[in-house]
Order: sequence, then structure tokens, then C-alpha cells
Amino acid sequence: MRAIFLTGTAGAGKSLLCSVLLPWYSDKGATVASVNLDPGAQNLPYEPDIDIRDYLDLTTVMQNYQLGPNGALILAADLVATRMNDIQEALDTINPDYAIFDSPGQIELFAYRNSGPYIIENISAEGRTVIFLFDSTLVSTPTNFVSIALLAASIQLRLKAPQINILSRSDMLGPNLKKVVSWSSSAPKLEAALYEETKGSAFQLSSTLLRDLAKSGISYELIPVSSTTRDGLLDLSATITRQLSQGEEMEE
Ligand SMILES: Nc1nc2c(ncn2[C@@H]2O[C@H](COP(=O)(O)OP(=O)(O)OP(=O)(O)O)[C@@H](O)[C@H]2O)c(=O)[nH]1
Ligand SMILES: [Mg+2]
Repeated sequence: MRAIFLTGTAGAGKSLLCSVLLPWYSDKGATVASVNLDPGAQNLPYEPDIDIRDYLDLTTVMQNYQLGPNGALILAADLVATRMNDIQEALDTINPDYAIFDSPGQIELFAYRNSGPYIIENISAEGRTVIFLFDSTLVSTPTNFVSIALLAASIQLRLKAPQINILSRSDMLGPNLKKVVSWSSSAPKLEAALYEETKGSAFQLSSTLLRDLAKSGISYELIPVSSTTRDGLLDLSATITRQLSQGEEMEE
């Protein structure tokens, strides 16, 4: 089994992407299972094969621990790790070629607490990859782009897994799509755009961070993907395949 984890800021398009990746893989003859890791999810656009909500009920967590909705979400996020064996057993029963994990909207609950890294590290898989969604609506200016690139680097640091960065909901960018993609593929272009947008101390900070990101070797060249038009899915699935096979070579 190969494990694909979808992460990104709230509303970036993780669940809809999950719903289009599932038929994408099954149409190619692969078996695929979906895993919802969001205890607070409502109205998912797919029917999860494995659903953390079957093991963890937010209302019960609120009542049992006398917590409000936010406190319950935090505790439930921590309790996800205690259900690791249930998730693994369910996956073993299905025995899919691919498992696609949809993560909670509150990325800090998944990446910065212990459950997310624990599940990614301990799920039994021949290869694993994290897909981080740069939400198109959050990267419309150069400084916003650098901020989300920093978040992507931070997620990579926390989850310690090979990561593919994509520009999600790319259809929403319209004529700005080319510009944002060019920032992601050329640090000098992004730096020039930063200079245009913001001079002075904000430029100093963002350009220094950008150069350090570039030096770190982390690639933030984005694959534009739209779950509504399906644009970019071919490119994304080819990148997933390439990265998963590289991971297998490294583990040999
Ligand atoms: N136009 C467009 N809308 C999209 C796309 N992907 C998702 N959306 C819409 O964006 C909204 C959020 O999408 P979700 O898939 O629920 O995002 P999410 O990251 O799972 O959200 P949370 O789990 O709440 O953090 C929904 O209204 C989707 O229909 C896309 O590629 N293009
Ligand atoms: Mg979602």
C-alpha cells in the first residue's frame, strides 16, 4: 500500500481533491481507499472507506470532558493517534494499492500536535507522500506567497515525509495563474515581485526568508491543480508516482 496524505490550510480543497483522486486511481485499475482523519468533518464530498468519526464522536468528547467545540476538537485531534490500530486493521482488511488520507481543516491540529506525524510515520506503507495545498486564494500577492511557502516548509519539518506542493483551486486564479506559477518556479522573479509590492523592512524580511528557503533545497515549485476542471491531475499523479518510487528505492 502507498499512502497519500492531503494537508493544507482550512478550505484549501483537500476533501474535494480526495474525491477526485479516488476515481482517478480506480479508473486506472488500482484499488484505493479513502481515510477521513477529521473528527469534525461535515458533509464530505466522498463516502470515506475508513472514517475517524466512527471511532471518535465530537459531541461525546465535548460531554465526557466538559469541553467547548474548540477544546473538543483539540482533544479529538490528539485522540486520533489512539485509534491508529483501528485504522490500520481496517486498511489491512481492504488492502488497497493506495490509501488517501484527508486531514482536518485546522492544520495546526494535524501537523503541530502529535497525532499527524505519528500516523504518517507509523502507518504500514511501502511508500508515503504528503501533498500540501497552497490555496490559490491565499497566494495572490508575493508576500502572501512567501508566507504560505514558509508554512509549507514548516509542515515538511513537522511531518518529515516527502512532500509535493500544489497550487489548489487553480481555476480560481484566472489570468493570475501564470504569474503565481512563475513565482513558484523562479526565486528571482518572486524576489522582483516582492520588491515591487513591498519595499523597506517588509522586503528585507521576505526576501531573506525566500533566499533561506531556496538555500534549504526545499522545492516550492507548484503544480497547479483544479478539482473542478481536473486540470493538473495528470501532472500531480505522475509526480506522486515518481516520488513514491524514489521513496521505495531509498528504503531498499
Ligand atoms: N473552484 C474550485 N473550488 C474548489 C476546488 N476545490 C475545492 N473547491 C471548493 O472550495 C471549498 C472548500 O473545499 P474543501 O474540499 O471542502 O476544502 P478542505 O480543505 O477539505 O476544507 P476543510 O476540511 O474545511 O479545511 C468547497 O466549496 C469546494 O467546493 C477547486 O479546485 N476549484
Ligand atoms: Mg475537508
